[in-house]
Amino acid sequence: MLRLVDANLDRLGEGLRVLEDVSRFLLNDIPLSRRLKTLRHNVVRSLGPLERELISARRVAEDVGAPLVGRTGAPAAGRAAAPHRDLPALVQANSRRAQESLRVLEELSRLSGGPLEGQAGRFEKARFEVYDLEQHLVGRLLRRDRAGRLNGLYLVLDATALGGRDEVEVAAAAVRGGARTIQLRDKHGRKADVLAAARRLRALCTDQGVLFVVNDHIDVALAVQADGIHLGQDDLPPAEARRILPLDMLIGCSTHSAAEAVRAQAGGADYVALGSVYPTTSKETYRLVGLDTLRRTRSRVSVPLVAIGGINHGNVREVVRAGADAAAVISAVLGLDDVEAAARKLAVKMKAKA
Ligand code: 3NM
Repeated sequence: MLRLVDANLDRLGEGLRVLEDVSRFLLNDIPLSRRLKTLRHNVVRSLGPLERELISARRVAEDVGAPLVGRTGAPAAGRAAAPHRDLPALVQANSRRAQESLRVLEELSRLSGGPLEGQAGRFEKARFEVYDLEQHLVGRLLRRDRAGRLNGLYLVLDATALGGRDEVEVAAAAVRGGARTIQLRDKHGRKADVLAAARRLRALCTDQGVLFVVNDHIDVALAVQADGIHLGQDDLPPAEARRILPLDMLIGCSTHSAAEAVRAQAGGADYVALGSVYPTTSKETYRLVGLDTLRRTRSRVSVPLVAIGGINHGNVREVVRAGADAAAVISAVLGLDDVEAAARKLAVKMKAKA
């Protein structure tokens, strides 16, 4: 019995340790790795005198179920653990190990007179926490790959700035010029029209391998399976939006100070937009933040940082130098007849070295 408890505690500790290290070293997510560490300490390292007994009961060489490790400790010939397809699969496999071990420990705790008697509730609670942590971690990893594509020119396809031009033609021209992300921003249109435009833009962006983001309309973003939703300070907070969105959909947040950006990141934003970096004519009321705030924000958030507001080919270099991963623009592209040339001019400047 003690060997069974010991083996499951080991498996549990190892599984949780993998999740903790992925959170800490690959995602730099301190709150998540702390949660995992606390869980590991609470369930694996809090057995008091039982820990000594468990170690004494350990008989690795006699374990009939340890085919991978020979007596020398080397992997047995011809048998190798299946490779993980990717990091989310690795997280899922290790979450499963932890969940299964917790289930076994929970069952053993229900045996009267057993070494864990009376502790079933504790293991059950931990198992549910691992389900939740797994969902968080897998979601973070899936979105990290997408968010990593957020760089370069980010075109905000503002319905009023389109001036009657066809949104897909304009977006296609911008993509030819080098735009890497297209955001549909329509604050006044009828929902059916916004949805129709979003569907066509979704198809274009999928085809061209660029990201497609919808501003404000969570329902539209869901309906067309956008890559991301962009939310303002007065919209649903990111943590609430996260609850209703698919695990792999990005959440971007408009912010107007370093503190707001830090808060957005802590609330689960996958990228933050900071503005307005320069005076803009595209928004009636805006807060001018400047390059210093952009630099300060860069030093305080680790998610991709999108600069917005008054950016044009004359100032986009200093925005990049201040640490922005992407520059979001409306008028510097949509304000010109030749959208492709305008986009190219900006995209080339953003890519240039120094
Ligand atoms: N948001 P242009 S500034 C949509 O500060 C938007 O959050 C801003 O347009 C913010 O590139 C802005 O023409 C307008 O200045 C950006």
